[in-house]
Amino acid sequence: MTGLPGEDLGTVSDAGAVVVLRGTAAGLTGTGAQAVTQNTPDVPGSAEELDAFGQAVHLADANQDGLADLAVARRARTATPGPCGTSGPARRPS
Ligand SMILES: [Ca+2]
Ligand SMILES: [Ca+2]
Repeated sequence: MTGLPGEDLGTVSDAGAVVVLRGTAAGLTGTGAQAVTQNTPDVPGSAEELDAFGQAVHLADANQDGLADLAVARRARTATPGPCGTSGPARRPS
């Protein structure tokens, strides 16, 4: 898993993204890799210039279902804190 806060999404500069690569016994593979941005369905907010989504990323089992959950942080564009999701990507809405 890696954050790409400087990733451009089309014409939206530095919107940011997170890429999740699957691990195998032989190492990482691009097979089944997933990219998540603020334009991904069910992710609050929308990709905007300088969002830097993915500036900090963390995996933890937030809802204790035995599967890792992805938490994504970014520098604040607004001062409105929001709740983190209990599964799947969790982040602050814009
Ligand atoms: Ca945004
Ligand atoms: Ca979980």
